[in-house]
Amino acid sequence: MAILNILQYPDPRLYTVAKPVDNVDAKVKKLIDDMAETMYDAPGIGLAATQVNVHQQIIVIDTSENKKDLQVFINPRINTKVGSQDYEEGCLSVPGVYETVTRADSIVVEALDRNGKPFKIEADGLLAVCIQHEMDHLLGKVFVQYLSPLKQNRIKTKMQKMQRGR
Ligand code: QAP
Ligand code: CO
Repeated sequence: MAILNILQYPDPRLYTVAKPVDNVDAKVKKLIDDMAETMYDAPGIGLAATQVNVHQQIIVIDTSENKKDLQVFINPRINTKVGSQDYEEGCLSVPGVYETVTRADSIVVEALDRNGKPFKIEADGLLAVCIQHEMDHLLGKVFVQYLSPLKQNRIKTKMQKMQRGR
């Protein structure tokens, strides 16, 4: 396994739209294992392939307390969205920034698992937020894009200073 490099906002590669996976082969499984290792190492609760510069529809999530409940979503689709909730989100591609975003409260998601088998789950609370946040990455969208242009510019400046090392 390997720890992958996570793209840092505002890297333009984060705006790439991911393509569906057409075959869950050994290469995809290795990527999933590396993404999971990268997420646990960070540590984070969710990571999209876009963030490691692979533009395929793959997400790994673990919102459990003991970090032993990895959830893999390949080619995820949201069928149903109900209600709304505000949650203070963060992102491994935007370290040190936490802002409140409004998203659906409860969702039904269909996807393929690590073995390419279709499944369907209903999610709410933090898991629902996390799935929607990671699915945005696959569409080339970062959570700061929900904020005002002023806030986005402040975050961009902060990130660029951090990346220069001052
Ligand atoms: C997305 O985010 C998420 O700023 C996953 O310095 C976040 O794992 C979904 C992290 C919140 C729902 C709610 C962020 C680690 C991790 C940081 C993450 C940081 C170190 C973020
Ligand atoms: Co993110």
